[in-house]
Amino acid sequence: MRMIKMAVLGVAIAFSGTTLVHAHDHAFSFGMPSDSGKAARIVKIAMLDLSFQPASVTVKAGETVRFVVTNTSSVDHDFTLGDAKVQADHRAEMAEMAKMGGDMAAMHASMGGDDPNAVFVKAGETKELTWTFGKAMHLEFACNIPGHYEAGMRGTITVR
Ligand SMILES: [Cu+2]
Repeated sequence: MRMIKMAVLGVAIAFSGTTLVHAHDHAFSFGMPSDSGKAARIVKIAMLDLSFQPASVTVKAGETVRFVVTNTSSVDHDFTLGDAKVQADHRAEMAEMAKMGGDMAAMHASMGGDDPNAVFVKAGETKELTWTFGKAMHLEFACNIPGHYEAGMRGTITVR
């Protein structure tokens, strides 16, 4: 048991370096994180086995939206806001984590938690993400746990 804990800790330390760089590097082309109190609108999203409900959301440019994301399935999921490149990058990060083995939720937590544009939602839990959108564009929300996006666990956000 002790050995396993040490191994997980090792992974956490290995990742913390990249996470710090990553965190400081964040400037989003599609808006910014905001406080829930500034949101005039709540959008509820349910995470099902390998999909989101609803799978499309329309927002106004400049609008602040409080996403309340409930995982009603029996496995953990991720909710990441972003354009196609952000999603692909996050998918690559998660694939790296998965390759190192271990419990993804624990590793995620040990990495310092979520990116500002993402929440990791364990089975049965609810998390929130408040975001102020920028100019009109097409975005995605996606679960980037290996295999989930590919299986259709993604949605579209139209900023108009
Ligand atoms: Cu998922």
